Amino acid sequence: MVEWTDFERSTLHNLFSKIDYEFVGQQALARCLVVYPWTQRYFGDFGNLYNAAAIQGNAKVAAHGLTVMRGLEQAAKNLDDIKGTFTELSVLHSEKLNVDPGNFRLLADIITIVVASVLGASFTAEVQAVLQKFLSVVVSALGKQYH
Ligand code: HEG
Repeated sequence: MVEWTDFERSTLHNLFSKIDYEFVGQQALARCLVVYPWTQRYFGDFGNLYNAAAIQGNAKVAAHGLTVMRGLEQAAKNLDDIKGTFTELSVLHSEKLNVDPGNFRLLADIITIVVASVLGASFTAEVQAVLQKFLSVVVSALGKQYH
C-alpha cells in the first residue's frame, strides 16, 4: 500500500488541474513513438507513422495520447487504490494488446519530460519527485497482470 503525504496529494492535484491533457498526451505519445520506434508496433491501425513529422501530425496519436492522460487522471483521483483502478487496464494491456511492460516505464519517463517542458521553472525537484513516484505506482499497477 503506497502512502501519500499531504504535499504529494496537493502537488498531484495542482499538476493535473494545470496541465493541458490534449497537448501533453499528444506530445508524449508522439515523442515515445519517435524515440522508441518499436512502440509503433502496437499501433498498426494508426495509419502513417512513417517519420517524426507524420507522427506529430497523426490525429489517432493525438486522440490516444488524450486517452492515456485520462487514464492517468483516474489514477490521480484514486491515489489510495491505483492498483484496483487499473486492474482492467492491466489485463487489457497484457492479455489483449500484448504490450511489453517495459514500455510503460518508457512512456512514463517521456510524460515526465513533456510535463517538465510545459511547467518550466515550476517543475522543481520536489515536483519531479512527486510526479515520478506517481508514475512509478502507475507503471507497477499497469504491470500487475504480468507478475
Ligand atoms: Mg495504453 C489503450 C492507458 C501505456 C498501448 N491505454 C489504452 C487505454 C487507456 C490506456 C486508458 C484505453 C483502454 C480502453 O479502451 O478500454 N496506456 C495507458 C496508460 C499508460 C499506457 C495510463 C501508461 C502511462 N499503452 C501504453 C504503452 C503502450 C500502450 C506504453 C504501447 C507501447 N494502449 C496501447 C494500445 C491501446 C491502449 C495499443 C489500444 C489503442 C486502440 O485500440 O485505440
